[in-house]
Amino acid sequence: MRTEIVPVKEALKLPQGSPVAVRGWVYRRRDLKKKAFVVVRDSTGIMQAVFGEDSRALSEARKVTVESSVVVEGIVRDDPRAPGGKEIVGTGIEIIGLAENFPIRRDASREFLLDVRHLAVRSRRLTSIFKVRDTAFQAVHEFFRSRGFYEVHCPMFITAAVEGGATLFEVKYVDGRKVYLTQSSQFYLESLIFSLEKVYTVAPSFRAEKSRTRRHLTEFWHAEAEAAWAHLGDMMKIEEELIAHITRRVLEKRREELELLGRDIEALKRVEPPFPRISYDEALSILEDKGVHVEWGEDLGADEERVLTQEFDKPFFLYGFPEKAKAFYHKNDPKRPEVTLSADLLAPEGYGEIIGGGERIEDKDELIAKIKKFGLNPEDYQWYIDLRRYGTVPHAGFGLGMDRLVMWLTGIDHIVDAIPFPRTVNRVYP
Ligand code: NSS
Repeated sequence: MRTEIVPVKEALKLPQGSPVAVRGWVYRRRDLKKKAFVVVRDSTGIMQAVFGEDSRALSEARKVTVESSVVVEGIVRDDPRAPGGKEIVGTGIEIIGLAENFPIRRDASREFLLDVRHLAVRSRRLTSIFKVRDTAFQAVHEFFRSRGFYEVHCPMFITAAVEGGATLFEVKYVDGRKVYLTQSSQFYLESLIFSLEKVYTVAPSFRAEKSRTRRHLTEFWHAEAEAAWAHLGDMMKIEEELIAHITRRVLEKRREELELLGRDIEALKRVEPPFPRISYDEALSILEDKGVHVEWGEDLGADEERVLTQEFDKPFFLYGFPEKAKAFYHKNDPKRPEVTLSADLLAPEGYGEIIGGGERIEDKDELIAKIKKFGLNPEDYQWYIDLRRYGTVPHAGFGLGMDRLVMWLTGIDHIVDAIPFPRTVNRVYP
């Protein structure tokens, strides 16, 4: 082949008559009596090539199967019927890897697609979602760095629960000791604010979630931040600015993908601060009006959250959760000790919680008392308590579930498609 190979996206911009070569995988092939169409897919898009009777490559084009890897050469021609409005009048096609019969059919079930996820990740739908995901992760780093947060890295092997014992993954360590996979990097971030003051990390968190829901993974990506001297209100401001920044970036860079996914773009354009803030008590009364009764003190589940999201057309905060609905490290409100200085951020359109966070207990005795009150053993939290012994400061932080964020940004109905290789209660393969 003599022509320079260009990405499909570039090829689609070339004027009629230009010599062109593209490479990728066969997306579709259609055979007619006197010609063959081969649609080629690469990471940037799809483009059709047509091989006619006068092309010596026609017989070669008839050999290619779906998902074969190929290099196609020819001349660009405008054709409004072709995807992207242009096609390649093929003069040559080189088969690099002839594909066996591809197992994925149009009518494949969700379960089957997950069984062959290593192949299903090639779909245009998943490719579009993963591009949105890439942009979202990049935007998280951009945002925190522009705000003076240091990126840090925390361990995945830990010795005590952050978010409750029920979802801990136990691991046998090298010396036979019992350790766990981290549920959140929060405690390590807290220890680093005493030097770096503002820190963040983007890392996996693990939860042995036994329930099968549309929004739970056993291994998820967690963007967490912590800041010294910060109070709940400061953190909520950072959270809304972070979400607005990510959404703007996705709208800027991934419009094409959002459209391919059928996402309601107008809904994303509304994601501008300030986000509404409602208290837990207000939420209960909204729910009560809608015929949903929640006992004061209980946490809200996905069903209750879904009802609440109908009241808002952009993300909103729910603050002031009762003590017993939140993990032990949450600081109680000095003005109203039965509630915590905590806030969740809920995504609209039925999605629900994407962020959990709040102010931490900074007083040593208060922390020890609350650990005991929650039936936990202060022995297990020695180093965490230590942080309150040496120059304690008020501080706050939060955790953003990146897979849930991507789920909402892309408008998909199940979290498994927000990540290339989802891990759920019944799936660890491929
Ligand atoms: O349990 S959280 O609400 N809060 C924490 O882990 C804090 N320790 C974070 C912090 O303050 N540094 O989880 C935070 C978010 C939650 O809002 C979800 O968006 C996401 O993490 N999350 C999950 N995503 C997917 N699957 C599962 N199982 C899951 N659990 C939490």
